[in-house]
Amino acid sequence: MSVEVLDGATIVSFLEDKEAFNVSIQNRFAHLDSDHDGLLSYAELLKELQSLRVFETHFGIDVKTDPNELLAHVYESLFVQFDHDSNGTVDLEEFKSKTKRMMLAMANGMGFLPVQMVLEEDNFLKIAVEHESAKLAGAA
Ligand SMILES: [Ca+2]
Ligand SMILES: [Ca+2]
Repeated sequence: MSVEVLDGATIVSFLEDKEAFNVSIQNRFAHLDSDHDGLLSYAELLKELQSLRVFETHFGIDVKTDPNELLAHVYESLFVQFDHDSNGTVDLEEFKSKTKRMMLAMANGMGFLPVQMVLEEDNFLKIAVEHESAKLAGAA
């Protein structure tokens, strides 16, 4: 884990770099798909949802009250949002389009004010930050 400062523009620029974004989505998907059937079950996707701590604040939930029960509801409703065709599993396209929409929503919420966040390795926001610094380094 590390503390990173990011703003909406960092996320948008990562999303606009389709190649970088697609590669990180594919890597993340393959990592989560522990039985390698090309689909994410609820249990497999749960690992990803749990790593997205930002949801705890995103949904305005006071995690101190009853974290497990409340978060289980949040995760279930999120899974339904990922599973666009409601067939009980999330495929790569569903994973990609929902992740993209979530990150865009996050970027819009942040606007131009940089936000400090604690990010785990492999988190998409962390990858976005690294993408931005690599780009800046390349431009210098
Ligand atoms: Ca699977
Ligand atoms: Ca599906």
